[in-house]
Amino acid sequence: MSAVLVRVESGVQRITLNRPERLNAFNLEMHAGLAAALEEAERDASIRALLVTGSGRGFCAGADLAERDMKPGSAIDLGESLERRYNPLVKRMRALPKPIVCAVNGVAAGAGANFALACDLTLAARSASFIQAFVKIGLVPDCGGTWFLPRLAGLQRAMGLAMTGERLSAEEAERCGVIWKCVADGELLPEAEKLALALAQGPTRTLGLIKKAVYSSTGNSLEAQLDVERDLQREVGKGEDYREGVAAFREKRAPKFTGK
Ligand code: T3D
Repeated sequence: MSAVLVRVESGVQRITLNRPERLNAFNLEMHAGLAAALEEAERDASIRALLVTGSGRGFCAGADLAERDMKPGSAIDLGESLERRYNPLVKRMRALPKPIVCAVNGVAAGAGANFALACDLTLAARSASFIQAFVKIGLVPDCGGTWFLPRLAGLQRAMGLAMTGERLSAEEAERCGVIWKCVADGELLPEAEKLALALAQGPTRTLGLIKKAVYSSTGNSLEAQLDVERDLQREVGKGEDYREGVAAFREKRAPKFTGK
């Protein structure tokens, strides 16, 4: 079985992390599968939203520790591992001009937790949890964790989660703004699929620019961000989806967006 399962249906590319016996921990094959899926999503205009989830009882337990050779005297360049695999993954997800929904079906630990936060809208099952497990094995958070957490949850909570490796429940993650929604276990996939499908039928170009605007705000002054909004609005204001949206409103019907 492949480490990553990919299926495209109704404009949604569904990506399932598929190493359930290791709680979907990242190995080279999984990285290759994710890179290939993202490449397809970048290239294929019929894909208008992505949905990421995990198979089995976990979402993703971070880097596969069983594949690490920790004999005395052995040394590994983890910086290279980040540079070659994790960092490009997060950068591509953020740069992709299409929404990525994440359905966290179980525990998300280490890079698995931060991979979930790198998605644009993260839902989690009530029984799921997030663990910045890095400190427990002597590492600093990676995969964007030291960037996402302070922005989503505030400095104090980010520091606490990173320094203690304490488990954050899905309910608490929703309460403190780390994720979009916590839902009943049985509702997770139906809810996430409904959301991804609705996004895939939305004004795709606009959704991509919303993503760009919201993420660029983190490094901008209000003045600079107002300029960003002006430029993006100028662009979408000339698009077919804006024309269709206004026409549908005036004709009291649902819009049929093409994503152009
Ligand atoms: O390239 C690089 O390495 C750099 C990047 C680093 C990024 C990182 O992600 S570092 C952090 C790595 N992840 C962890 O430290 C988490 C390790 N896992 C755990 O702490 C626990 O497994 C969990 C809290 C996630 C879940 O606990 P629990 O009790 O629900 O499950 P379990 O029994 O511990 O795990 C179930 C199986 O999955 C078990 O296998 P077994 O004994 O049944 O054959 C366990 O060994 C395996 N597993 C869980 N996590 C990993 C793993 N196997 C390999 N790698 C893992 N990360």
